[in-house]
This record gives sequence, C-alpha cells and structure tokens, in this order.
Amino acid sequence: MSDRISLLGVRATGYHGVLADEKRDGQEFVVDVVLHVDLAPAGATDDLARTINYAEVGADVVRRIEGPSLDLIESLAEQVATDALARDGVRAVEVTVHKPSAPVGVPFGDVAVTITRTRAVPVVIALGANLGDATATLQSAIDDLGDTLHEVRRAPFVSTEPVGGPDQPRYTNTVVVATTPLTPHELLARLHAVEARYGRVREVRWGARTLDLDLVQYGDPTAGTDVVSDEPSLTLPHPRAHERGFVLQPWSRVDPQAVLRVGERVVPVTELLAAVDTSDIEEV
Ligand code: A4P
Ligand code: MG
Repeated sequence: MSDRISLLGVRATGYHGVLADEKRDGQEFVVDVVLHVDLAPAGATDDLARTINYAEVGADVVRRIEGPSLDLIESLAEQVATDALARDGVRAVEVTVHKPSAPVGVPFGDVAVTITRTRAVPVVIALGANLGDATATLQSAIDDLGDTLHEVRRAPFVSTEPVGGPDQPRYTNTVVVATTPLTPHELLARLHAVEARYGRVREVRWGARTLDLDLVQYGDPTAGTDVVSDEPSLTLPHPRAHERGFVLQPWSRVDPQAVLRVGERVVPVTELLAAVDTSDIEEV
C-alpha cells in the first residue's frame, strides 16, 4: 500500500529546547507529516468523510508545536505521530520536525529529525478446520497472514469435538494473537481471501470446512480501545467466542493474561474457560 497524503512545512512558534533561552524566547519549528492511508474509497466517492482531512492534521501539528515545552524535537515528532495514528484509516506516518534556528554553534542550513511509526493494533484470530490436512492448512494460513499480521504468536493446535452444525469430523483449532496495521474490515477481507485460497465454500452454516478464520477481538479491552460492533458482516467481539472451549482453551495457552469483552464486562479468558466443558479438547 503506497497511497499517501503529505502535509509539508507546517510552521509555528514553539518553546522546545534544552536551553533556558529557547524555553523563554521560542523559535520557529517546521513539521512535515506524511500519512499512509488508502485513498481509493475517497477517490471513488469524492467524499471528504472517506479520507483524512489535512486541515485537521495541520491544526493538530500547530497545537503540538505551540503546546507545553519539550526538551527534544524527537519528543515533538513522537507527539505528532501519535495524533496522526489516532485518526481512523491512518496506517503509518512519517514525521519530520525541523528546527532551522536551533543553537548549533556553526553556520548550518537546517537540522531535523524524522521518525516513522506504524499502527499496531492487538488482534485475536481463531482458526478452525476439519477437512483435508487441517493442521497443515492452519499453519500455512498463518504463514500467509504474515504480510498483514506482526508479532504473531500461535497457540498449540488442539483437536476438538464439533459444536453445532451437522454430523462432521473433529476439528483442529488454534488461536493467534498478533498486531496489525489494518482496520477491522480490511483485516476481515484479508481473512476471507485466505479462507478462499484454501478452498473454503459456504454451504451449510456451521458445516465442515477446510478453513475458518474468525476475528475474535480487535484492540485492547483493558485500555478501552477494542472495537465493539453488532454489524452482521463484522460483529466484534466475536459473539460466540466467550462460550467456546475451542477458542478459549488455545487462547488462554498463548496468552494467559488475555481478557475478552462480554457485554458490559471485561472478563479474563481463564475465567470464561473455567465455565465451559473442555473434556473433549486434546492437544495434537
Ligand atoms: N462475521 C461477522 N463477524 C465476524 C467475525 N468477528 N469474524 C461474518 C469473522 N466473520 C464474522 O461466517 C459468516 C459471516 O460472519 C461472514 O460472512 C462474516 O462476514 P462464516 O465464516 O462464513 O460462517 P461460519 O464460520 O459457519 O459462521 P460463524 O458464525 O463464524 O461460525 P462460528 O460460530 O465461528 O462456528 N466446532 C469446533 N469444535 N471447532 C470449530 O472451529 N466452528 C464452528 C463455526 C462451529 N463449530 C465448531 C467450530
Ligand atoms: Mg467463521
């Protein structure tokens, strides 16, 4: 993905610097912000709501330049990057802070720091398969997702009794915890694409499948940053995860501290697991 919005040369007076006279007299700071955003939806609809409003980004930058005094332009760059990543749809940001009047002690043209920060949202994905070589399929699906998931940790594979649906073979399940720069819908689309690659067909609800990838949770409920949605196309957290041993057991193995939002409550996964029957779950 290489679409970008660049807002260059935003300038204002700030009081950042290590020296007392910098904090007293102030000087000009100049900031460049490059936002990595998918611009196709806005390009197709001509709708400002589908992109990032660069006027708002500029106002954020000026607020940070004029804000509380910092010692380092590194810190100012970090603040600008944090603001930018908080905007929906911004996957990554490059920030350059120039300090053209810095006390360098020799004639110079410019001094600047540049940082790149990528959005990294914690996500939990449950994987299941009960047709073909299930374990091999699950492992290759995880490998395929390596382009969109980072810091990937996988639970042990478990063999589980089918829950619901018609008579069908036992499942192999696992859970992956990772981080992603994608939005929830982008990630779901990616999960569907990987399911399709492994020959997933949707005929019978809860029927046998070569590969099922469910997005269990997006964001961190402890920090209150998890996405909650009751849209049928993407319900978050996954509406049945809290009662399913084949999700909870592997999840608790890969992340013993994990929590899941259940209605208004944020509940430890180990507590949810204690309430379900796990007698049929075997490690493979
Ligand atoms: N969808 C909505 N929210 C989500 C989400 N958080 N993650 C939509 C993924 N998809 C979500 O899913 C149907 C639709 O749900 C999708 O189009 C998507 O946009 P699907 O994968 O086509 O159908 P499904 O998997 O049959 O339905 P669902 O609701 O995901 O089923 P469950 O509840 O996950 O159950 N028993 C064992 N032992 N192990 C299993 O893995 N899996 C199921 C599937 C049943 N029994 C099982 C297992
Ligand atoms: Mg599914």
